Amino acid sequence: MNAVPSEAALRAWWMPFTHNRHFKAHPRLITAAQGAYYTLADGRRVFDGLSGLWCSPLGHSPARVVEAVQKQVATLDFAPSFQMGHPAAFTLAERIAQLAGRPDDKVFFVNSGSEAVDTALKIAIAWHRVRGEASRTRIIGRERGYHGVGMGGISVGGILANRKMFTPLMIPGVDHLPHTWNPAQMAYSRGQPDWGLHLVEDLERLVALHDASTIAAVIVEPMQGSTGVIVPPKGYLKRLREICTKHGILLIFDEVITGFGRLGTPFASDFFDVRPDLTTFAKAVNNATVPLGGVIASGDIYDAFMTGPEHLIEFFHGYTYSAHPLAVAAAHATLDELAASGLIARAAKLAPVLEGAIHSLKGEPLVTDIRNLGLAAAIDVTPVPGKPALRAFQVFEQALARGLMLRFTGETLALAPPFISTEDEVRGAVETLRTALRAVPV
Ligand code: PXG
Repeated sequence: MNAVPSEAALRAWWMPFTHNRHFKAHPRLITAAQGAYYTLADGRRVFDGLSGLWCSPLGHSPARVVEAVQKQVATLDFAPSFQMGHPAAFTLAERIAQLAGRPDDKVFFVNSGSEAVDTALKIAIAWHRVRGEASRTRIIGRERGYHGVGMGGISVGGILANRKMFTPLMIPGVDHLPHTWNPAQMAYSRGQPDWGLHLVEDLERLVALHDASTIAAVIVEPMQGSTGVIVPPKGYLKRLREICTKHGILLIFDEVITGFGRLGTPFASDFFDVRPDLTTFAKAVNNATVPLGGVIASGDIYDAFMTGPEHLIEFFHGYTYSAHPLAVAAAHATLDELAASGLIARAAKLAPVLEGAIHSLKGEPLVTDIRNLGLAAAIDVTPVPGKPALRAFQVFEQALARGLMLRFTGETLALAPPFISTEDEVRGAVETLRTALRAVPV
């Protein structure tokens, strides 16, 4: 099974978010993973500098999770969640609401971040409707936001390439806040930039333009992950909360990347001390062992739906695999392990180590900006003239050749090591990145 696939096999998989032709000419194959390391098809071990795709903070195949999933598949491999339920799904919902510090909140399970986002948008629009404010249909997203690839997610997202091919599929009535990254004002900021709080006032402009009575929700990533660790200016999210509350607009935090410890707190809402109405999560909830995502909704939102005849469905939404028993078992074991090994606190302790290390790259060849928050960091590199997005890929290749896997996208390289990493591994990853930067032919 682990032999290099034939050319025909390589051609057969239309790979996601991948330059397929180049990849298939130069395949990069992973055959195993353990702890913070992948094994490649040529036998080399590489450090997993992005915790999978931001999703495996415990490292790979942690014993507790492996055991829980093995046991689960032999006991209850699948159970329908429509009009039936399995006990562990309820206790997981209870645990997640408690971890979020909102024990009265409710959790709706889905299978991915994209589904979580589309579900949250549906809840927001439906909630206004069931309360008699059906005119509130607009959603406000943010430039450079990434909210997955569903029709809702690409509409509220702010990434050109994810939108331009799909114009007719955009949900109507969406508008966007400006993004907050301005290198002239904030390059090389450590943590939250001092500049940029005023940008949030754009929401007042959008309210003046569209009227609050047409706006259902604002959705933002508390820290924009995919587009390169764009950290909110000081005070921004608190002010966003105030403006939303003032106008009766729901605030949705997309915590698909930040949820379950990436900032050194259970959720980004804890880090920023801002309480959203809806929170999306996925990825780290079960260390990505089995696809799982969800939406945490405030008790008030849930209660508003609980009207009408009791034998009728209140919210027409759900997936065959919502609360899949294997995914749920993996999540319980992940939460057990996060707690037992104090891994969120460990992420918090590693954060300043990463910050110190990554900012030491200032002045290295090609580097134009460095950003960080929690156990996440990104650098920007000078583009190859006329060839956008090539430079970061060159750095990625040099790093991979030296035993470090990181993430490249546009002109950005991101680092988000597993919480189980040692301080030396975090510093070592940055040193590998330094040698990779120096090795790129300019
Ligand atoms: N919201 C946010 C904030 C995300 O980061 C999604 C939704 C969609 O999740 P799914 O599970 O549908 O992929 C994401 C996903 C990267 C990278 O390298 C980021 C994501 C996925 C893959 C790569 O930055 N984020």
